[in-house]
Amino acid sequence: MWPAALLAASAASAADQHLITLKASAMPSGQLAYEMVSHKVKSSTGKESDLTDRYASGPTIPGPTLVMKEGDVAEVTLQHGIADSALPVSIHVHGVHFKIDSDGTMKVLNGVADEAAFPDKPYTYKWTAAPGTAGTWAYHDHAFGNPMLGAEDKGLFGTLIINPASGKVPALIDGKIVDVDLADVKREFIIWMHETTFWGQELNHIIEGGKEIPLWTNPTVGARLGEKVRFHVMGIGTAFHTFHLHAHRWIEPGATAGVDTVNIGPISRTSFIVKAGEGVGPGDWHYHCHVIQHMQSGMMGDFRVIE
Ligand SMILES: [Cu+2]
Repeated sequence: MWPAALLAASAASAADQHLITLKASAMPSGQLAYEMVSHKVKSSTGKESDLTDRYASGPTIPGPTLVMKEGDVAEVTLQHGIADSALPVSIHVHGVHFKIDSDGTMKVLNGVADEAAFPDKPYTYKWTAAPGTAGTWAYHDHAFGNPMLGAEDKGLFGTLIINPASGKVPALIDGKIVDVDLADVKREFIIWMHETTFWGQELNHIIEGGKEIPLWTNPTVGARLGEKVRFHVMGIGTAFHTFHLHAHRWIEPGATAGVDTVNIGPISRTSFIVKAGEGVGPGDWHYHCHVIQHMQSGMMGDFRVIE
């Protein structure tokens, strides 16, 4: 169950080993999406835990949000679950380290192998969240229906969060840039900007054991006044966006001043922590793309802050 290479890879770094199985499926809408089959973790102390119940059941857009920390390693196996299709489907990941046989592309691109799942023939990728890879990253298909490009645009994309080994992230809180302990962040909102639609997901750390909650399109996300919440905003598709959240400010990674709007292009992203309602109080604080054409197409939602 625990491959020897995986065990050896992480033994020296005293980090977690993740054994993850995902499936690419078709939804009734005709869109494609990844779903979680199984996620098990073995810690440096040898403790094994099964995180599978944390995830939503069935395929979701975006796909399952995978969370690791710097130093962790993962084996990610993809199953082909797209009925009525024998076309290969894959996972290409951003941000972490991997060998060429875990690139998630087809031989026509990588010159090595067709690194994709076929019906009844899963494919396994190996990722290393090496030091320096902390951040919020995309994973997406790079094969289905087009051996050069894949079908990320049909819904085959998801999020990989690599938390820093320190467990702390700088944030603008009460007017000062401070290091926030991620253990104090109770909710994380994953918001993808695809053409003129937001696709959302919440990681809720308040529910015992943690829970991933699909929020689907243009969602209302919510928090209690004063809670520290973390947003991960990502782009996919062809459009360029400007993500804006009313009445809140945050810092971009490495920045020393607050912003309230960030440019988001395909597969670019921002990740930030805010204190809900800081200085402004409760309310339905709007968030939206600030490209007028996208706003006019309904690309908006609310950040509901309650007492
Ligand atoms: Cu936009």
